[in-house]
Amino acid sequence: MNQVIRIAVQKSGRLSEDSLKLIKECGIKFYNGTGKLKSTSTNFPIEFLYLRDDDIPGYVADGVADLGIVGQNELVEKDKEVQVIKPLGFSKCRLSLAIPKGESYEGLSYFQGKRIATSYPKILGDFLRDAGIQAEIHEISGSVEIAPSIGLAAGICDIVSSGSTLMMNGLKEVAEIFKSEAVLIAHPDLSAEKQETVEKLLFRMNAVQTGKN
Ligand code: PRT
Ligand code: ZN
Repeated sequence: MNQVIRIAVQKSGRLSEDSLKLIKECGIKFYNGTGKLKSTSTNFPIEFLYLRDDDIPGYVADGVADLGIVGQNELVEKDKEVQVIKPLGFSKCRLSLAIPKGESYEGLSYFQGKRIATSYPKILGDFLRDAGIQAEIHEISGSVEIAPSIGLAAGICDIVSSGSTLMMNGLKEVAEIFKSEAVLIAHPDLSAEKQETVEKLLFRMNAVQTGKN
């Protein structure tokens, strides 16, 4: 009998459905009742923890979960010590700078001395430092896109997928600063027994991915 591993997946949101779909495609059966925070597979040595995506890197770094599925944006922002095992090819998006669409833009110097609203202060801070731009980062946790229209910031840095949210809020994308997709992460120091179970899971995941290409 293999050692049981624990995987942290997003409870509900843009990562949840594809994360659970991938696990099901691996032939792993489990009951995922609404409101449940934990469940166990009936045919594979794995337990599921259903969490907010923000908490997944920390739980995996602390070893509360052995594996996790999270967006690279969240992973890099949280800056926790985990091992990235593989990109999963879903929940693709980008983190971009955007400004009111009527403003003229000639380059990153637009942001010099200005205030930028974001939920990603670390990724944005690193980017601005590398680009040599001094700007004030104003951290907000949601509805970042309304910040310019209420006078809170000159621009924003937020996740973009289709671009329609920016458009609806009268903003235009001016620079992409980070590309993201969902990744499988692991605690950096798994026991040999758990590592064996992880290998079995990876074998199945790779077979699923190969079958799709
Ligand atoms: O509740 P919890 O904390 O778990 O979830 P959450 O609300 O923080 O995250 P969620 O479920 O919205 O997103 C989870 C992950 O999906 C993100 O961390 C990204 O890695 C990825 N992802 C992919 C996205 C998007 N696409 C996306 N479009 N995350 C957010 N958005 C939002 C974005 O913030 C913006 O408001 O969608 C809007 C833009 O979309 P477009 O299509 O209008 O450009
Ligand atoms: Zn979140």
